[in-house]
Parts: sequence; C-alpha cells; structure tokens
Amino acid sequence: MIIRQILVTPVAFRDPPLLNAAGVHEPWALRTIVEVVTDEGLTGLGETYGDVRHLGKVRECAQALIGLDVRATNTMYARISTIVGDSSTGVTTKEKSIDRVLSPFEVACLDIRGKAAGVPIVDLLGGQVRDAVPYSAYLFYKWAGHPNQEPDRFGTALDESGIVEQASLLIKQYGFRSIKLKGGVFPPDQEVAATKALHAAFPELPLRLDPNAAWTVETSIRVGRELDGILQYLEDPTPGIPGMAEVAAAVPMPLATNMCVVTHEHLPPAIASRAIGVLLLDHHYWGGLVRSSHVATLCDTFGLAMSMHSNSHLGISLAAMTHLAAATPNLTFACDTHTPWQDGQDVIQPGALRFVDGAVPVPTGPGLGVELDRDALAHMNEQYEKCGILARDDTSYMQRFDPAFSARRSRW
Ligand code: GKR
Ligand code: MG
Repeated sequence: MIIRQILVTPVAFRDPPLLNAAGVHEPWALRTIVEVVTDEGLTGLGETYGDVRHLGKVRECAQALIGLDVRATNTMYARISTIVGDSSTGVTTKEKSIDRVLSPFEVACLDIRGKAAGVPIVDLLGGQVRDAVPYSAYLFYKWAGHPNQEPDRFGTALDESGIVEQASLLIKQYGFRSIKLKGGVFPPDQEVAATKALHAAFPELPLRLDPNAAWTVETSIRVGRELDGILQYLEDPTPGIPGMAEVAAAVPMPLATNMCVVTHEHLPPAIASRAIGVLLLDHHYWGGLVRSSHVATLCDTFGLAMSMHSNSHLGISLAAMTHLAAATPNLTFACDTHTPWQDGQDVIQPGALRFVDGAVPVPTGPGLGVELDRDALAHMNEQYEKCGILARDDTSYMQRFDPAFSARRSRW
C-alpha cells in the first residue's frame, strides 16, 4: 500500500454571519481536501483547514510522503516535522503545527487501510463503543444575513428570543439533545440571560456556554456562580491555564477547553493546576485519529472528561469525528459540530451521514464510509478561486462594519 499520488484541493463554501469574540464569520469558509492514492488504486480522503499558509505546508508535505507505505505514520510524522521545522503556520508551537499538517494525511491513510481491510475506521481505532455519536445544537448570535446580501434561512439572533428561536429551529431539524451557545459577543449579563432563557425553554437539555476567553477571571467566577445548576460545563471563560485554574477553583461546574490545552505540552500544567475538567478533542490539531485516541487515554488516566471541538467543516471531517468519538469510551459529552451552518453544502456524496435524534450513526462502509462528490469538489474549488479570501479573518471582516471593534481578550 504505497502512496503514489496526493491531491490537495482548497475549497470554499458559504458561511452565515456567525458572531464570536474574534468578530464575525466571513461569507466564505475555507477548507482543504486531501486525496491520497496508492499503487493499488485505493483512495483515501482527509480534510483540514484552508488558510493559505497551512495549505502551503500541506502541499509541500504531500510531496514528501510519496513512496511511503500508508501504515508508516511515524515516518510521515518525522518527514513532516523536518519540513514544518520552526516555520510558523500561524499557530503557537512547532508540535501543534506538525500535528495540524499530519492530520489530513493520517485520516486519508486510515481511510485506505479501512478500505483495504474491508472495515470501517472505527474498527481500526479499537471498535465502536456507541452506534451513533450525539452532537449538540451549536448556537451563535448572528445577523440576518451578510451586509448587502439576502438574509439567510436561519434568521437574526441578537438577543434571548432570537437565540431560543434558533435553538428551536436546529432542534426541530436535527433532534439535538444538548445545546452549546457561542458567547463572548455581548456583555456577559446578556449572555447569562440568553442561557437562562434556553434553560427555561429546554429544561431537560444540557447546556454549555463558550465565550472564547473574552472574560476576566472575576467576570468568569461571577458568571459561573450565577449559572450554577444550569450549565453542564463552562468552556474557556478566560485566557490561559493559570486564569482557568483560578476560575475552576471558584465555580461549581467543570471548565472545558479547546483554547488553553491544544498540544501535549499544555497537559501537565493544566492537570497539575486543575484548570480544566473537560478537554475538547479535535483530530485536526491533535495529529489525526490515532494520536487523538492517545490523548483520550491520557485524559482518562488523569480523570478529565471529554467532548469534541469543531470549526466550520465539511462531511469528510464529520465522518472522521464520528469514527473517533464512536471509538472513544470516555468521550461521553455530546460533540460540537458546525454542520447545520453549512446547510447541505458538501464535498461528499449524500446518504452516508445523517442525524437521527441529534446523533450521527457511525458510517458502516469501509474506511471513512463516505465518497467524494467530484462535481461538488470542482464547484467548491472554483468558489475558492473566486471568493478572494485566503485566510479566516473574523476580526477584519467585523471591522469593516464596526471600525471600533476590538477582539481584545479579556474584553469584559
Ligand atoms: O466558528 O466562530 C466559530 C467558533 O468560535 C470556532 O472558531 C471555535 O474554535 O467552535 C470553536 C470553539 O469551541 O471555541
Ligand atoms: Mg470552544
């Protein structure tokens, strides 16, 4: 199973104006699709970030993997490490940069290995512990549409009633049984009110709030105490491990993160200072599916619970996330996904992935269990070429409409 060819295709798809602490989503979200082809003619799929610097590294590394066996993950890691070197891909550490680049190749190679063995990827990760993976309704404050464009079908959500309405829409369509609200957009008291309104409207559904580190330690403690009995966990209220540790010691619910623990070197200090109770796994930056399972084992050892992080993504990622979550016994919280916001746009053929009562049944076909839709890939690549966006920049886009906007953390 020797790698003979790797195709790397950047794509763009429409994205609604979702608000967050960094600003607002631009009209197009970017991803990179990786296709690995072996000497036996098997093809595997991977999906990763679309920012141009990352895309450049993925392209460069693709060349270096030609000729390797699809099972040689350690050699792939070593080769990618040499190429990524100390050069920055816009992220914090060298290790994280390597893991981010390795991930789509690792997933594509597992896809091939699953196809060759006639088994789904979940079986290569230890076998499934759940038949379907629950996801949460991921709510965002949002504008009705992008400025100067028609409103989208999701409507406006700029206050409690808009947020409750959005939750109803997503829950009705997908059957979600958990809710996550993206905060860090309005002063905390407004977001506390929206969280309470969600709790009143859906008292039986677990709730999370994630302001992406927009609050000071003091604000985080105040909000955490006020939402006692309402939040399942509070995600990244404040920046950094020391700040999170201070908050964690003073609030009643566990703290979760996809910000202060994003690479191995963050784990020891976060565990020692009891900064987090929940780690949001994400195979896109933890080096693929197998390395993510190792992180899950570490979390189990140290008593951390697990959920899963997402960014705007397509179906190859959703399939990979579902296989990983289905094979991870201690990933017991519903995972995050941006899938509803992509509103049917995809690079995979329809049918393999669906939501049943808020959960995605684990695809049963070999490998990832999804097939590329070549026409859709070509169309989304054309969109990429035309859209004029080379890297996600929520802050600059927001500043076009609100020049005084600042993404400063902690803002409140
Ligand atoms: O899509 O705006 C967004 C989210 O805020 C995303 O960028 C975050 O990485 O979903 C993520 C999170 O949980 O922090
Ligand atoms: Mg988060």
